[in-house]
Amino acid sequence: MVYSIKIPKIKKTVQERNALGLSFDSYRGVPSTLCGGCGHDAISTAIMQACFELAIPPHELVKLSGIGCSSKTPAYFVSGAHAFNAVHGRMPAIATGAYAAHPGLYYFAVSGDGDTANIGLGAFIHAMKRQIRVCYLVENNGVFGLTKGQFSTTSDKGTRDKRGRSYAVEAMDIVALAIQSGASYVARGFSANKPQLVPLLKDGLKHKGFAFFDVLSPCVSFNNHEGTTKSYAFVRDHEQPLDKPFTDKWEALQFLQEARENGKIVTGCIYCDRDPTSWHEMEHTDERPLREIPWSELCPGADLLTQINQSLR
Ligand SMILES: Cc1ncc(C[n+]2csc(CCOP(=O)(O)OP(=O)(O)O)c2C)c(N)n1
Ligand code: SF4
Ligand SMILES: [Mg+2]
Repeated sequence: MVYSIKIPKIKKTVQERNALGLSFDSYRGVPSTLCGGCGHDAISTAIMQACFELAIPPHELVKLSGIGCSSKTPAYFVSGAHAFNAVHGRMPAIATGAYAAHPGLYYFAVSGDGDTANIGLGAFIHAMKRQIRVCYLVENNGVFGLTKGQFSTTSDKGTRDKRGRSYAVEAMDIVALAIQSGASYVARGFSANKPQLVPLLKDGLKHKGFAFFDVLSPCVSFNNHEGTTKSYAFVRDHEQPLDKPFTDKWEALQFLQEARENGKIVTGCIYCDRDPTSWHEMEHTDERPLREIPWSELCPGADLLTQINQSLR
């Protein structure tokens, strides 16, 4: 008896290519080890999409992060990029140093609400104040996810943890803080709203100064229950999208305050100054990458050093 086996047809899908001829796969990282459904994974996908659509050469991208579930995520996008995983809360200092040494690259920093607004608050504010050119994204879930769900400073007063305990302190609004501290592009997003998030990230990646993103990113293991203001359901029910950013800081802050009083969470680009003065302009520093400045220019030589030292005596 002769059996005939029907060979299934293999459908070849042609992958879309960007202006560099790269497919989306070129912007992937290693597989995620986060909990299934964690908001952070959706943000990684949005970052890959934004980099793919902008045709950013992977080797011109620098990924930076601190410590936390959120700070693990740079491993999950654009494997071909440079990366630095700093100690808890100190990533803004590393970002500042990297930008000072090479202003011509794309810098994408990912942090958590704990990493940025608890332990790293001081370093974060100074990086904004200096107007370094970086896309700085906080994956905001209102808890320390990695250490099993303690409240962070972005948790709202009265919000409840899984055991029903209430947070007694007023929340820190990191969007208002960023506007006050000098960030020139300030946006809030929601991990479950990719159609809004991808264009915002593309805009931020093209921005010439500090672009800050507060992205609400529910922690399904420790902060997605009834009674918390950082769950998928709560954010979905209270989101108020804004279609045009403010160009006046104080109007933006007033709008945020009013929205907060009305129980609304404003998303979209909230404040934007399209022409900020970068740190290199402020300090009149050499914009050439440090590695391209010849030694003869970097070292003034023994005679000039002696003269300088004598002038200081
Ligand atoms: C100096 C120091 N203090 C405390 C810790 C413990 N720790 C690790 S991650 C973390 C908080 C992370 O929270 P967040 O930045 O919000 O990230 P998430 O895990 O929620 O994404 C803490 C307190 C640490 N690693 N180092
Ligand atoms: S513990 Fe929370 S923040 Fe961490 S991976 Fe799981 S869901 Fe995400
Ligand atoms: Mg967190």
